[in-house]
Amino acid sequence: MLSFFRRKKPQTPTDAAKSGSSEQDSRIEELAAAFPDAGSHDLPADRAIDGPIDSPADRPTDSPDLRAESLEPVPAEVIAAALDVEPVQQAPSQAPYVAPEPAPPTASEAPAAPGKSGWRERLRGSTFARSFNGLFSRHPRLDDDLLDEIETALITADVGITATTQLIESLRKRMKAREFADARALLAALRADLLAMLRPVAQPLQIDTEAKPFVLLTVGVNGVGKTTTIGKLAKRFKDENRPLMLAAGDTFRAAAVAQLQAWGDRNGVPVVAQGQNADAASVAFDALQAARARGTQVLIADTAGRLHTQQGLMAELGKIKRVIQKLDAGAPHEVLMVIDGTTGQNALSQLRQFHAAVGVTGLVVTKLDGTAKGGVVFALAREFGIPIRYAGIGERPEDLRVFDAEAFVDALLPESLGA
Ligand SMILES: Nc1nc2c(ncn2[C@@H]2O[C@H](COP(=O)(O)OP(=O)(O)OP(=O)(O)O)[C@@H](O)[C@H]2O)c(=O)[nH]1
Ligand SMILES: [Mg+2]
Repeated sequence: MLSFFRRKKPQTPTDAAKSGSSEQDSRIEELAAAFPDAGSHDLPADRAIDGPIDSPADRPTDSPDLRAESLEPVPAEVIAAALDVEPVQQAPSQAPYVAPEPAPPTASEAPAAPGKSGWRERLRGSTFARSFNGLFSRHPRLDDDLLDEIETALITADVGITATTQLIESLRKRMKAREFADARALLAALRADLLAMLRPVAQPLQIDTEAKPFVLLTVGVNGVGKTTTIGKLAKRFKDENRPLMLAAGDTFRAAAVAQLQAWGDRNGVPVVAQGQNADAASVAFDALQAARARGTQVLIADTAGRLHTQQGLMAELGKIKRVIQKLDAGAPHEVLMVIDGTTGQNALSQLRQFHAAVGVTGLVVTKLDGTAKGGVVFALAREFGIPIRYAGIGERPEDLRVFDAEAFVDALLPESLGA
């Protein structure tokens, strides 16, 4: 019974050729008999094709699309990587190579403003976006039930009890004062309130070119995306033609040094490393000396992930800072704490401890794509007011976005009340 479906295996290439052609011939005959009209499919008049399809000779060589594609400049890094040579620095007067944005979203997910592509698409899976999705079509009436639903959605998305209560009570007061004509007006007010929470912290990182070099120390608990963020930043700074160096300050694991070195190689950026178990402060010190000697503009130091509750390891961060300050009292010019967006309210105690140990000056919230709740960004902004520099919305280098409060809020809220 089973053997009926089993194809006979050819023994030799000649057999294979023979059996292949005879099997094929008989199958074609059977098919021709079963479908006598199969050869006479008529295309509608407007879709009829004259002559052979896709013959290279018939392809229009002067098509504007093809011309544009073939003349697209190839980035210097790509050529350099292919030739295995150092990439040629672009002249400062030339526009820096800008990594292409991911494919634009479809009309139904079009972003609120230009330049915001990808945010809605990436944040769609967040608890925040999912909770609000359809909320207004389930509760189209402007009443307490609608407010209760919004309150639950905000708490579920990790906005935090205090911030949520504050937002809801303000909306309730305004609703009772008949300020909103309908649910759409209430949604607009909620959007404005959420934006007001984030706008003050949406402060992009400014590289002070007077600092020689500008030292950026990355910190955070294990696995939050520190090294990946450094790799993405390396690509960004390299594209901006900034002379750059990386310091492999995560000396806990040999793989961590290799991981940073791989990012360095990929972007043509030198990496200072001393290997596993070296003193992280000494790596940072060496790297700063090397960066100074080379006239590097930005030095990014990686550190090992550590739990905010581990006193000894937290103290080590203070030591790294003190040691590099022996060379430059103003360094590190940015202590960038990386926070995993899926962490939830625990992110608040992480930031509290890291801030106490090393003085955090900027945040990167990663992994906002996927299953992140999204709301913790509001809680962090409200509680600490520390600038949020970047958001990680994916694993590709171009997925590290300068934090944009408007793009973020609009990606979380429904585009229309029926959405
Ligand atoms: N989806 C997604 N994944 C990310 C993002 N940022 C980092 N990751 C992933 O998170 C994982 C951990 O990243 P690492 O950069 O190794 O994290 P780390 O903080 O350096 O880890 P330790 O050095 O072990 O403390 C990797 O698989 C990254 O690809 C992001 O924005 N989105
Ligand atoms: Mg790491």
